[in-house]
Formats: sequence, structure tokens, C-alpha cells
Amino acid sequence: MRRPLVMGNWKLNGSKAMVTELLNGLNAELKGVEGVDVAVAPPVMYLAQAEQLLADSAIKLGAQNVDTHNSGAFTGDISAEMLKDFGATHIIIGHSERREYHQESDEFVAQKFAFLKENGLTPVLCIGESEAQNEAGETLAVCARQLDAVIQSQGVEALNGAIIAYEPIWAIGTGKAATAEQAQEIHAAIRKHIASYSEDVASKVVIQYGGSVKAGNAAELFAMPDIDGALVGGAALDAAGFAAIAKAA
Ligand code: G2H
Repeated sequence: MRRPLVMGNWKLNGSKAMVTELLNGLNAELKGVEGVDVAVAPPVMYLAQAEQLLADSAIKLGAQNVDTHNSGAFTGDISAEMLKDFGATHIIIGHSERREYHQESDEFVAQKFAFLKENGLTPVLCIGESEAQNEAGETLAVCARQLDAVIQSQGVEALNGAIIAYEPIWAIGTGKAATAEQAQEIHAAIRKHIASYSEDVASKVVIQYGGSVKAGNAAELFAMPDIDGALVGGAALDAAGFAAIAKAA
């Protein structure tokens, strides 16, 4: 049985006051909630503050990116060891916003995946197609290519313990979420693709849905057999709304 993960990707949002208010709110709202893992990924500036606020909480701490070296002359970079030093465990990589605005290739994202695994951190690997690719019927081919960059360089077992987040780019921040049926169809196809390498790995790997998830559509998405929680952006910035999504999982 797979345990769902509901993770908040705060993106470029936050202030010291907001971090305190949101995490205190989540700690209160989610106390005693069982059967789901919950994580938050604030901007790295706020990891120290978040680590303190989550010290007695079941909510896990994450980050939105990592670089591929642990130290050295790499101006502006943040290493896996640094993230670990602040208690972060779940690290988002390959988000479409990084692939697009920072030209991150499948191969570079795969390097980050390997680097996180080497450092004992959990990669949350985002995959997903653009609207044009969706309309051209290329959804599965795009997802398979993004996954294969990891599988073919590191072996399918590298997915053990990792998280996959399927995020159709046309649904991100647009309010236009995939329907539960649309998402289920792609999640099942992604799992089938992984099963072509290993049925065991495919049956165990958590595949989250991401893209305009909110309290109002979470339950129907989570009712689908291959949807194991969600990566939540905009709706993760409100404690009550995010807690409602986690409770629906
Ligand atoms: C997709 C998602 C979180 P939103 O990027 O990763 O954002 O829920 O705002 O569409």
C-alpha cells in the first residue's frame, strides 16, 4: 500500500511573518492527522525558521531545488548537505518552472536526482508535458523521456523511495486542473512505463498529481487508484486550504 504525500511548493513566496503564521496554522490544523505524509518546501531563506517551527511536528521539511556539488567555487549554489543541515528531506527537482526559466535539461535533472540519493535525501521528481505537447498527443512520450533520463542512467531501482510528481504544465497555476479521470489515465500510463522496467518498483513508487490542486478538487483526484497525493502550489499558501487537501488524501 502506497502512502500518499501532500507537499506544499511555496515557490517564490514568503516572509518571516508569513512563515510563522502559515506553519503555526498547519501545525494546529494537521495535529493527529494520519494516513498521509505532509511536507512543505519554503524558499531556502526560511529553512532555519521552518526547521524550528516544525521541531515537534510530523510535517516534513523540503526545498524547491538543489545543485550538483557539495562544496566549492559554485557561486549562488545550495548543496544537498546544506539542505540536510537544516532538516530538509524532500527536495523538488525538475519543476517545469526550472526546466523553462533556467534551461534545466533532463540530464541535469537526472544528475540532481543521483546527487540527492547519494546524500540520503528524497527526490521529488517533477515531470509533465506542455499544452502544445498535450494537444499533439505527446504526453506519455514526454513523461517517459523525462523519467528515462533517470532510469537509464541510474537503474529503475533508483526510483525506490523517490517521489514522482506528474504536473501537466497547462494546469500549473492556471486554475485549470486536469480532471481526475484525465490525471488517472496519465498516472496509470506512467506507472505502466515504469513497470516495463520493474513491476515491483512501479507498484511501490508514489506518483503525486500537481497543477491547480485545491480543497475543492483534491478528494476526487485522490480517489483515483494511481494518484498518491499532490504537489500543491498556490493553495499551499493558506493553512486551512492546504490542511483540507492533506486531510482529503
Ligand atoms: C504546480 C503546482 C505546485 P499550482 O507547479 O508545484 O502549482 O498548484 O499553483 O498549480
